[in-house]
Amino acid sequence: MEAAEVWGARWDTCDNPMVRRYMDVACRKQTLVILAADLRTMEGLANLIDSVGPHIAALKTHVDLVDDWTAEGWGALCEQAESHDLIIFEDRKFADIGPISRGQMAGVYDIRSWANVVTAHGISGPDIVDGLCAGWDDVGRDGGVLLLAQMSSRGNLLGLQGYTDAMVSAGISNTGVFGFIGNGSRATELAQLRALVGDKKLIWTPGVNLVVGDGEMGQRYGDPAQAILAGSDGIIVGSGIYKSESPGDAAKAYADISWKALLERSGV
Ligand code: S5P
Repeated sequence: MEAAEVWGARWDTCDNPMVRRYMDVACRKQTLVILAADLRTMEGLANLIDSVGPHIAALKTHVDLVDDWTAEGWGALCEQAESHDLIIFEDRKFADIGPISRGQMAGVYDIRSWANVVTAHGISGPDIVDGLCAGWDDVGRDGGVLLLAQMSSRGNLLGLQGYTDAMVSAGISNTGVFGFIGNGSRATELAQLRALVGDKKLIWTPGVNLVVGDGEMGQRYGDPAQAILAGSDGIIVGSGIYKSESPGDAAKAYADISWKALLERSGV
């Protein structure tokens, strides 16, 4: 299947360099699943990547969640992810001013050297995107920023009137922006976000699970196929996969659902 065909207008219109790479990987592997690998040991992560690698398009990490982290071990884990043809996505949710965000791309974790995509809140203003891109530039690499335009957790303040619109206006023309995080747990909210964003940026959505409803500590879940039909380009799934008895089978099930929904949306 040609990527241009399944992704429609977004294939030509999206302007961040990392987007086509994601779209290609998703087509090659027939999956729109981004694994939220929220495990706390390096060994657990390595085993999980090997069991789900063929069924996911991107690996989302929280590098500061890992108890036994070492730079060397992390380098090996990233190589393992790359051998599975995965986009590496550090969900750091940066939020500071531009120059500090640039510095935070370095530091102990040196995120700029291994992540292809990172998340950021735009609460401090639009220059955070330039700060993060300068971080990649410092090591001669390219990347993309996902701005949080909505969140899946109940009571989050991004739902206050005007926030989502302001976030989209601030990020839509910046080529450093890979896309926006939308709320996968509410398809109607997501459809509104897609209407604001148009075809210039991707939308990735957490808060999706085959079991819909309220999750732990304020997390909320919606249906993965509904999210894609409402305009999501990637479903972020964590516990739905890694807590399952067979993470490989669960990842494959989410992959099949996501791919089928994309084909339905594109009318291919
Ligand atoms: O609004 C959000 C944004 C993000 S990036 N809600 C979220 O849950 N996330 C992330 O998605 C969160 O940090 C976690 O890694 C993942 C959801 O995991 P799950 O186990 O609930 O599927």
